[in-house]
Parts: sequence; structure tokens; C-alpha cells
Amino acid sequence: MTLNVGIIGLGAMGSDHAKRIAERTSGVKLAGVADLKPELVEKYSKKYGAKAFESGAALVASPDIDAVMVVTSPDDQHSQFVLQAIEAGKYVFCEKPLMPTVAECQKIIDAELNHGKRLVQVGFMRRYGEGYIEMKKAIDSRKYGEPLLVHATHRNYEVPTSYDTTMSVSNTAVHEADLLHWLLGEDYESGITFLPKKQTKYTHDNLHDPQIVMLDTKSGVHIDLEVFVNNHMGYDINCEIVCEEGTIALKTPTNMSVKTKFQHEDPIPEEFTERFKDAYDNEIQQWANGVQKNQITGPSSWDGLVAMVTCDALGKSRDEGGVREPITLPEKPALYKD
Ligand code: ISE
Repeated sequence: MTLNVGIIGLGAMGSDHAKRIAERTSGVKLAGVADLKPELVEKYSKKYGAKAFESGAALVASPDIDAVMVVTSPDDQHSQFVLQAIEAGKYVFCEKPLMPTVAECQKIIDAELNHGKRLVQVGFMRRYGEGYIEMKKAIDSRKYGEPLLVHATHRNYEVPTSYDTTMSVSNTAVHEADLLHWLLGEDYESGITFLPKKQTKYTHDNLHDPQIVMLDTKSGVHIDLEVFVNNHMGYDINCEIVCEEGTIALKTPTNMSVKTKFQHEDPIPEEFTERFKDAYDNEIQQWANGVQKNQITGPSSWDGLVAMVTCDALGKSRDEGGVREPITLPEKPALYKD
């Protein structure tokens, strides 16, 4: 049976998912689209033969839609559609972050608990990248001993002027907030955000760039993460786990490198949709398969809440001048235990 998926939000990420659902995901059909901009709805409904909805709420309520993807921007518009989908008993994939506040994440969890079954998956696609999957296997096996340190970078070529200082954590480092505790298989104890004095000339008044994030896990693994969103070089994601008997590092996938006169060049991707294309494809295919089988296993609302609690502590640290903040999670409900 074909799964009829509806997408709410057709900006950069939403249109990328629309193409993925329409052209590269098996067992699914892009059955409907909605956006606040009618011209986008018209464009993508025509392009993919999907039904044009006049609102996100109408799309969720429609009997023509089996499962919903919420990819709206700004991030604080996710809430109403995710809650509406849970109420309707429909599976809903929500792009990261789940919600912009811990209280709102908790609302989603409460609605899901009330429903009695997991319906929400959060778009932390890095967990589906082959590089990270291999790294996790190596860490879990303890082949190289205990992990001790993590050095990571999250660099974007540039960001729009609407992107501000808080977003370096809530919109960008949120990926590592999710990924690194998953990779290491443990929760965080505390976090720090430090704003170095020297900034890039490519930033603007409302954005402190770059920033340094530090996290410590419960067992004492220390993480340092550089977040540099106007690096004017490319989309450069690095992660190295230092273990007792070796280091495990993520490689940037490339199909070609060039050697020319006294130089050796490896291309750096420009955009995250290009760098993590395979991870996104994998993520959505597995989500669709899970929905078909009536059991989803990807990042849950609980994972969305963990990331937001972590980002809140990191934001507080930044606002208080770089003090160490505890990261305290509520008790994990049984629904989210493995
Ligand atoms: C964006 O929303 C993403 O999710 C990207 O992966 C991240 O690199 C970028 O900084 C965010 O703005």
C-alpha cells in the first residue's frame, strides 16, 4: 500500500524533502503540500501532482493524507501541526528542532503519552549518515578503548542576516547536542558556551561568530565544538573521538580529488543538503518504512526534548558569560525506553 505523505512548509528544506518524497523514496507518494506562500504551493503541487492545501491544518485533517512532514520555518511554527497530527493519530515527521522551548517539547511528549504510542519522529538526520553509523559501531565495540575526548566543528559557508547569536546553539549546535550523546551512548552532565573576543568580519551586529561550545558527559568525556557559521570556505563538518588506543574521525565523503601543480585539492560541499544527502535519503526512507509497519524507531520527541534541554543550558551559559551550566533531564517515560 502506498503511503500518502503531506508536507507543510516548502522553503529550502521542505522543497528538498518534497523532491526526496516524490522522486527517491519508495512506497510513498507526495500527496499534498501546504505553505503560507501560495506561489510555492502552486509550484510544487504542479511539479509533483500533489494536492494543494490552503493551510497546514487542512492538510493534517485531510483523509487523503496518511502521514505528515512538518518543515515550517521559523522553527516556532512546528508546534500546532505536530499537536494536531498526534490528536488525529497520524504519524508526523518534524524537522529539527522539535520545538523552540523545553516546555513545548514537553507538551508534545504529554500528547504522545496521552495517545499511548510513538507518532513523532524528529529530523536529526545525522544519525543516518554512514560515517557516523560506522563511528558509533567502533565506539560501542570499545575496540580502541574508552572514549575520552571529542573535537568537533560545525561550519557553514554563511548564514542570512536573520540568523542571530542564539541560533548558533539552538539552530546549529542542536545537531551535535543530539548526535554526540547518541554516538557516546550517554547523557550530558554540564555545558558551557564561550564567545571568543575576535570575530569574523563577515558577521553582523546581532551575531557573535564564531562560538565555542563545551559539553561534559556523565562519565566525564569532554567535548569541544567550534560553531562558525560564516566561515567563507564551505559546509565543513568534522568530528574526532579520541580514545585510549586510537582516534576515530568522520570523513567528508568525496568522489574526486584533484592533484595539480604543487597542490592537492579535496572539494568541500557548499550546503548541508548536499553534504548529508545520503543521510536525509536514508532517514526518510526508514521513517516511511517504519510508518508502513506501524512502528517508528528514529529520533523521538524525547530526543527532541534532550536536545532542547541541552541547548537551553548552553544558551544560559552564553548569556551568563560562559559559566558551566548543569544539564538536568526529567525522568524518561517508559514509552521512550529502548
Ligand atoms: C540549518 O538549519 C541546519 O540544520 C544545518 O545543518 C546547519 O548546519 C545550519 O547551521 C542550520 O542553520
